[in-house]
Amino acid sequence: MSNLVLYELDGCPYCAKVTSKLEELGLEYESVKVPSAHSERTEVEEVSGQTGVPVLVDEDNGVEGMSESDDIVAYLEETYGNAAN
Ligand SMILES: N[C@@H](CCC(=O)N[C@@H](CS)C(=O)NCC(=O)O)C(=O)O
Repeated sequence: MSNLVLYELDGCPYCAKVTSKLEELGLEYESVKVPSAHSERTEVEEVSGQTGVPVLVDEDNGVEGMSESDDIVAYLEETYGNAAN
């Protein structure tokens, strides 16, 4: 069981890369859709210090706002993939 939150935006290819990995690993997550206007992305800025998406929060593992899609995919694989079992 995981407690994942993903800040994302419809049509964002970097977000799609992360959601594909989440689905591949069978992980449930809460999706928070950010506004398209950067000036309105206050919540994601609070958790990650920047306004880009995707951003992953995994409080159970102390991840408070990971912001690079390649890093997120690698993190998910390392933490929840076969190698972690
Ligand atoms: N290098 C980033 C790029 C992410 C990115 O460009 N995301 C777009 C949406 S598809 C965005 O939020 N851009 C605004 C920004 O980076 O501030 C990653 O791979 O996560």
